[in-house]
Amino acid sequence: MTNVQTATNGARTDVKKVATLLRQGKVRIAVLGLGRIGLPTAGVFADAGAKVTGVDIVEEIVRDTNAGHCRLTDELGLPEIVKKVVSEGKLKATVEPSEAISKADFVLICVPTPVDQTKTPDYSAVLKASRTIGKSLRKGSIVVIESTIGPGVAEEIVKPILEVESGLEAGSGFGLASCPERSDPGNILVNMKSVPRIIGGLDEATTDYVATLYEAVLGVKAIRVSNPKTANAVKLTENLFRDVNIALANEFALLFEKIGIDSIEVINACASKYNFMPHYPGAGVGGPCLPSNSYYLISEGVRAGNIPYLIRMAREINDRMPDHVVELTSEALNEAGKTVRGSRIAVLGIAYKPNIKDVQLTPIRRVVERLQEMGATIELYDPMYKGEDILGLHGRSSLEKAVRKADCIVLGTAHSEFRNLDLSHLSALANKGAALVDARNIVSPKEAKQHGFAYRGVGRPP
Ligand code: SAJ
Repeated sequence: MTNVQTATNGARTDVKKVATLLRQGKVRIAVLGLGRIGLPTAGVFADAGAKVTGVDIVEEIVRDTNAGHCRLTDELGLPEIVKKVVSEGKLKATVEPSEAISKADFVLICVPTPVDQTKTPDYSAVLKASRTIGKSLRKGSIVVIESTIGPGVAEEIVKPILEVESGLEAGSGFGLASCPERSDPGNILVNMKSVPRIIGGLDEATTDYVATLYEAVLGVKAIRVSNPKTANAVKLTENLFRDVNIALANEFALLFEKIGIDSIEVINACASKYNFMPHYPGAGVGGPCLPSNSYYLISEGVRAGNIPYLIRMAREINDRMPDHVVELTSEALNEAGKTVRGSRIAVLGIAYKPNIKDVQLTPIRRVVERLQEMGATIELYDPMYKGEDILGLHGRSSLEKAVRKADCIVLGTAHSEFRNLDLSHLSALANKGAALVDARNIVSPKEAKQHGFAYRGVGRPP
């Protein structure tokens, strides 16, 4: 039995008692995976007083962490927390997991869950982590899955592996719960301390211990749900809700472009209604989450004989948007009396969303590749990749270097730096009568035309 399990107040675990145990350094946590979710999680738990060991298969990440160094410089406040808790000896990192797991009260799984080329969920990292944990799991410990997984994966895949590897039984020998991460990459620490967490354990006691621990560490409400698969369904539902609504916004955009209506004007006006949640059209949906998460539910649906058509269609619509940006680029260049072939195109922003140094499944990659196939020369400027090579391109060190003598400018990511673009400066740098394609609703169409650009925008009438 762990300290947390003794910190009760009648039937429920007592947050205050757990917080005291944390401050006394009497709670041991092992975090598997020190990526964009695992490292902040390890840092915040350590900062709350827990004795945390982070485990990662990448030696460099382990070395960096033990040196108090954090590469996720686009996560506000994270480098400072990592430096602090490492210097205080509250966070250590290792590539060798067994000792950390055998001593841990709670083992958190924060490994990636992408989909493969066939859009099949790839849970290999979760399975590997489960085997590793099972081999060293101590009786009474609790395993918490933060990685985003399909509903049922915890119960039907992770639980049996833990039981076989550990020789213990779930419930009596160890606890298992899902507490899916809900952090917005780029704002992870703020989110961790403000967004309630969803916890579903295999049994009520486990749900209670985990919920109380997260409440004590993060100071947010923990919403307790029936079981792990319900918790995982909550996470997928909120992400697919977003993906489907973005697809709807993209569908409106494609239609309104054709009938001369500004879809951004429409969405902003709709947003004045209490129950309208605005989502915006653009170059498509990128990142490690939304483009993949749908397939966890689609594959469960196929298995259960119920195909989620809307979710699947939404993926298709969002995945077609990069090609639409290419069409708009070709149109705008034609209006400027040029063709894609032989044109010099400045792409501003390649990250999958604003103010983040991450190109995972970025829709701009396909835009760039298609334009290159069509014979264009691409000049890239992304403030997150100044002077760095990324996706086969060399990020220019300044916007000016990328835009100078360009035939066309494509706005790919709405980084803050592009929010107040000086269009007269851009038009002076670019070739006369250059095209400008706004794939992220960054500039005013009217202003772009006033500065002589052949303008196209996603969801904007030409
Ligand atoms: N996007 C649009 N239109 C919009 C909003 C976003 O085209 O109106 C695009 C973005 O440009 C980006 C993609 O969608 O390419 C994803 O953007 P995002 O803001 O959803 O960012 P993620 O994927 O980094 O984070 C999402 C968040 N999920 C929800 O808001 C429901 C975050 O809270 C999750 O924790 C994260 O997925 C995750 O880890 O699952």
